[in-house]
Amino acid sequence: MLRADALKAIYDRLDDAAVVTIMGAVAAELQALGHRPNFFYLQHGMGLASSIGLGIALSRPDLPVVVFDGDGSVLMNLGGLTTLARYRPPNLIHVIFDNESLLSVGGFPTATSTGTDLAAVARGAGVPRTETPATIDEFVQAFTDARAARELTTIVVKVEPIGPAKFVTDLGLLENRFAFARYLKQMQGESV
Ligand SMILES: Cc1ncc(C[n+]2csc(CCOP(=O)(O)OP(=O)(O)O)c2C)c(N)n1
Repeated sequence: MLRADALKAIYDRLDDAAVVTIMGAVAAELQALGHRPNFFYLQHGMGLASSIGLGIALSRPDLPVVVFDGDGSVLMNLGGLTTLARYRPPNLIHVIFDNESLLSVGGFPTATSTGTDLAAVARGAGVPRTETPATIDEFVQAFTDARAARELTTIVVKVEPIGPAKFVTDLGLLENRFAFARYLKQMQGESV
């Protein structure tokens, strides 16, 4: 499965959610489908996308939150899973695209290439729902089910270690940061 295809398959279901991605390939792939004000691409803070998502989900229980993570990033902050599970926000879906590598910095293999099972790790951490879809259709179904379940869900999807040719974007980090904050405030009806 290509992550770009998986993203494309659920892109239309991201309208009403705050979406947080890690940096690099996944951010570029989502942006290539069309940037929206409700998308935030976390630059540099590897391993912390789920922590940002957790903060948004806890402070905005009315708002669905979707995090697009990577295996390397999750492995760098395994404690993030235990904290997610501890607070268990029902409005958060944590998608981990597992390409068994640090694709965005050259493709070095990660521990999932030698047997670490991130869905099992999430379960062990206490995440109440985990899914491991193997096809695009199963992924769409798992995502749809997770939206309906209203229970913290981690979806681990094995994908090919293939990304876009380049990660260059014309959306500046600070511009995205302020626009996303404005989106969150507008969604709450606050003045900006
Ligand atoms: C703390 C920290 N260390 C290293 C980096 C450099 N870095 C950026 S993306 C990346 C790889 C991310 O791997 P993964 O989460 O598996 O996503 P993929 O690139 O495979 O989509 C690395 C090492 C960083 N941004 N932050």
